[in-house]
Amino acid sequence: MQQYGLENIRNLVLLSHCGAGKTSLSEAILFTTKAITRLGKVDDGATTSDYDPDEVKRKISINLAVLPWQWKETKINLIDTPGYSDFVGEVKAAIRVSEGAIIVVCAASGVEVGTEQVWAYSDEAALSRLIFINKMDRENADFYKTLEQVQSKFGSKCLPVQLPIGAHNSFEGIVDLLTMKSYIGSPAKEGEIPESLQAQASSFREKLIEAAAETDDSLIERYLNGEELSVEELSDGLRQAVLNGKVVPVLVGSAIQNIGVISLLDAIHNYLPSPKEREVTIIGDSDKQEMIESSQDTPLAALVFKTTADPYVGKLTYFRVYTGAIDSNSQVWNATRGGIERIGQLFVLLGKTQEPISQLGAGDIGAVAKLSLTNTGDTLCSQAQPLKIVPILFPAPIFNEAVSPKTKADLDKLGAALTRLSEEDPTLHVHREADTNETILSGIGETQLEVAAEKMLRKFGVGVGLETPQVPYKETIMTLANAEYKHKKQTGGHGQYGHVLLSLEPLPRGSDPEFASKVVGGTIPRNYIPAIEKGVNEALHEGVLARYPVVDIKTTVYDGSFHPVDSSEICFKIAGAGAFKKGLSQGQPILLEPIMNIKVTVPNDYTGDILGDLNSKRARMQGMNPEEEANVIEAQAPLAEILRYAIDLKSITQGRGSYTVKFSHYEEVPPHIAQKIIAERQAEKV
Ligand SMILES: Nc1nc2c(ncn2[C@@H]2O[C@H](COP(=O)(O)OP(=O)(O)OP(=O)(O)O)[C@@H](O)[C@H]2O)c(=O)[nH]1
Ligand SMILES: [Mg+2]
Repeated sequence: MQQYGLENIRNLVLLSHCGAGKTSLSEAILFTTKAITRLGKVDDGATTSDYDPDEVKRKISINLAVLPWQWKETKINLIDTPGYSDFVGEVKAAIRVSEGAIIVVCAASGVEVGTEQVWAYSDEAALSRLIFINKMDRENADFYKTLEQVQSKFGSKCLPVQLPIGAHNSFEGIVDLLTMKSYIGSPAKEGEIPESLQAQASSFREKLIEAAAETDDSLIERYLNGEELSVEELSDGLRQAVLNGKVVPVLVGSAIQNIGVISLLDAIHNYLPSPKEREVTIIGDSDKQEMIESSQDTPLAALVFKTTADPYVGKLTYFRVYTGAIDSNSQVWNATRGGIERIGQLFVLLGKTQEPISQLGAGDIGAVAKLSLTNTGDTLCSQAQPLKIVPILFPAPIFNEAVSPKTKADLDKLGAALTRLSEEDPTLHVHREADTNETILSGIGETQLEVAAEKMLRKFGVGVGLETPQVPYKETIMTLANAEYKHKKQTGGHGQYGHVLLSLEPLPRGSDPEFASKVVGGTIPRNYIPAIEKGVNEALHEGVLARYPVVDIKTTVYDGSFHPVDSSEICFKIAGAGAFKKGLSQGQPILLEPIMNIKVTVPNDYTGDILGDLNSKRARMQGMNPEEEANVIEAQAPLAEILRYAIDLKSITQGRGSYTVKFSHYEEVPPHIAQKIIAERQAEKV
């Protein structure tokens, strides 16, 4: 494969609500540009992009896929992304290494939740974009209604550069408003605009010319003087308007019927920015962010945006080069980790196909296998002139499941498999919950974690089950209690003797356990005090109500007695633990539960439903801040009630809500609920 100049590269991300047809469109593009010779279908599990067995099985995209092709003299790295919101991490990574976006909208469903979400992400990343209204062949497809929705949500800057000819099963092709020609069928045949569409085409063209001319004073003057502008002039003007974010061209077609695709390719080529037109943000001196230009003549800087475990080559690292070039069989500096990384054979990818390449230059995207210290988000550069590109910001996990290995062999391999999983998907986090002794896998949603569990079995041979995690309840006492315990055994010969009086005093929530001795006059010899403390500390592991750890108590040993021969450390340890347990029972023991700070962002329409639901979840409102069209609700809720909140929120808001959650403090469980928990724990024991 040849090397490309910066201006002859486009890095583009395909974005949409799930199922709008991104993968089908990418397949049609690859077929049209002859990158592939067979046009595969998502429904047959035969596309270049969705090759992963999880994707084939579910008929949805799960991983981003880099799909390079060439159009005219330009190389285009198209990145297909999943639309399902659980896989937002892939979307964020793909957006980060792209200069432009194609937002696909289904002509029958119109603007959906996911469309608005990816639009917001594109705004955040300031991506230049095109809109492709897809599925014109479908029943209920309505171009003009969809266009209206697009313009009302995203602004009148979304201007059609094409109009559809026909709809549903009589959808035939498109009218190009620049050339004022029609393109019918697949492969497209150029012709005149049908009579019936001429007036409409002229009126839409007017708006387009105005917007294109406005980017250039001389153009606008000529336009106002009634001069005819050439197609090239219009196209150049439009390009400027797209780069400035003043116009978002709207295209139309059918991915399945491969209609409108050639015009889309021209639009990508003509209007979307090259790497030359976008700067990259680096972390400069004293951690200040700075912008640098993409350039081929400066030393290497490349950003790693994805890591996968490939069944054939092992760990595969995807990167985007911003400056300089990277060579096969070389050494680079990983500025993020501060170490040398050996680069083996470089590849360019086309779905699962890997084509070896000797060098990749600035602006381009490629992959390399078996890197040892590099992770997603790292910068690879030259050791002589190191720099760090700002890493990709992934959303924090909000949904947890406890992972339980199916067999002993699975247990042994679990840790390594989980580490590799979270390497592959930076929105997956793993931690051990000491209180409940569970391994917790956290992510964005239920489907993502199910896919992760399947992947563990398929890729790493580890069978696991997923369950809702246990709540780490704790126990404490409400009142001061004194307790006495005598451990005494006289079974002939050497006996056992330890005798302890303790006072247990409740401490404020979140205190560290305290232990003190007020023994005077040697009623217990000093060397036995640490043994008593040990006994108390062990007894702290299991409370008397439901065997949960005990917290927020100060224990003071104030009296006792000993036997000169029979007493030993172990006897005092047993006596300490015994007295502590008795003290717990006498101090009005209660159950404590974790209370979380939860911050829910929902569109105004859903505020009432969300408040009602939170109320039923024993939440306490802390505040509500209206943002543009949304409300940010802050509340405190017991963890036990919001373990599956990601699922509830999705169903209440049809996916329009988002939330963050953070531990706040422990609080007493209301008595009627505590009774149930205690009864369940007791039943568990038998
Ligand atoms: N009628 C019709 N169906 C289409 C068209 N494009 C895609 N589809 C169908 O829509 C469904 C979803 O298509 P995909 O290409 O997987 O959509 P996607 O946007 O990649 O979906 P995710 O990656 O899961 O978000 C499949 O059943 C496709 O066959 C189209 O132009 N016309
Ligand atoms: Mg897809």
